[in-house]
Amino acid sequence: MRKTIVLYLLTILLSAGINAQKPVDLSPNPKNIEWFNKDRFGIFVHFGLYSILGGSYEGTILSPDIDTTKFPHSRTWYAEWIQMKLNIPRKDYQDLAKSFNPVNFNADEWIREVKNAGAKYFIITAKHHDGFALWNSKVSDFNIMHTPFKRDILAELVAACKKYGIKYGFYYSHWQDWEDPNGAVPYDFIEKRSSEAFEKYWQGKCLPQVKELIQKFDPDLLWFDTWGTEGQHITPKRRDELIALVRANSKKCLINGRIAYANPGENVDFLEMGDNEFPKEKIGKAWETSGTMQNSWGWHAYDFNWKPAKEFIANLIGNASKGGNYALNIGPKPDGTLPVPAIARLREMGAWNFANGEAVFGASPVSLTLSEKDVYLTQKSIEGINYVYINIIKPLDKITIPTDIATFKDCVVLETGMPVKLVADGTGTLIVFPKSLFKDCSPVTLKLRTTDKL
Ligand code: FHN
Repeated sequence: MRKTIVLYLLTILLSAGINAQKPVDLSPNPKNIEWFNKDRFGIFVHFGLYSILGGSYEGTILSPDIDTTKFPHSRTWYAEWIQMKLNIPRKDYQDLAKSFNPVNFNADEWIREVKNAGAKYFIITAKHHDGFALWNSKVSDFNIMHTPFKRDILAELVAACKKYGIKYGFYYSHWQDWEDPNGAVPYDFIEKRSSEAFEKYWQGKCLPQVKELIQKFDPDLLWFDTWGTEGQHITPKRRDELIALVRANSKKCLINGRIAYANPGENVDFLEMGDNEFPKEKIGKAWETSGTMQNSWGWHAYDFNWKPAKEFIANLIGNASKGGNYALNIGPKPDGTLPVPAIARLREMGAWNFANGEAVFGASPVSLTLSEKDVYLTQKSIEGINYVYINIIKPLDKITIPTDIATFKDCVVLETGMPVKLVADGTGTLIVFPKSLFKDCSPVTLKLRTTDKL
């Protein structure tokens, strides 16, 4: 009788939530975002089974010029979408795991290039929409250990990032999963998922894998991915459940806004722009643009549109001038090497950052606006002295800063330390550039010592 009463009381206490776990605080810790706001530049990598196909399948090349009578939703370069876009049967696509063997993959070489480019953080697709995991996942067998390669790529990369002092994070496709029979697929007409079905994937694969990634690798950030209105599946409840899982398992891990693109709420650490989207204005929260080197994210052997490094440098400075970051993507080749044009561009960025990175890393926006296009301002204080940096992307004859000349103590070309003359011009300050300054046509940065923060 006494035992029954004790059990009864215990049941009441439990149902009243007295023994329940303390609710997790979803809000971001402002200290955690500090490195991100200083570090500005990351390298993103899209690598997976799709890399084997390199943007073509059975003679059809994925591109905006595709025959839409055959492939109605396929006007894209995105090679990592090839399974959906070229209607590759699920089994055939998944069989690619049997030939995934990037024998020339070398984590040390990859991260050395990242470091030399001047990037401070690294993000890789731990799992993209195809559902394939690049680590030794105990949650799903659709992973790298079930390929001829049998090496945990993430573990090797994490070790290299630690060696080179690079922060690291993982892209995880939490909404789309084309392997799990209940994960979301892009086109409802292919396979409609009920909320109950999606919940099975959510509880059975998504949440356990995210937890596994955190517990195994202790990432600095998680990069979730949704777009548009993300359908009915990523509800505010599921978004918050995922945020709670991350917060409960990591004290440091940042969460990006694409966890729910249309409705990220207050609890993400930073906002994510659209692909290759560079905002014109400052944004009142930490943010990032992820962008491609070609059109595609994953390796695409027929996407010849390699953008010049100069464009990436401009993107980096432009974002920094508005308080934002830039994650520049590479799609490694199926043998595990970084494409040569990608390395060449990384090295060009590295050269620019070596000479001018002072104007980007740890720098913040300036409240002044200039009338010239393609000129970006940043500022920082070094040992108590304020500096403003004028980053000029395209050659100019002169520039007028709408600020009294008394604000500026001196001006030099950042790269060389060579002096540049400032001239009073009404209420502003005029700089006339020596013609040869823009000779090599890369962005030029001027460093002005100022009396105050601008
Ligand atoms: O569908 C993905 C795409 O493949 C790629 O991963 C990009 C990266 O920002 N995100 C999605 C599209 O916005």
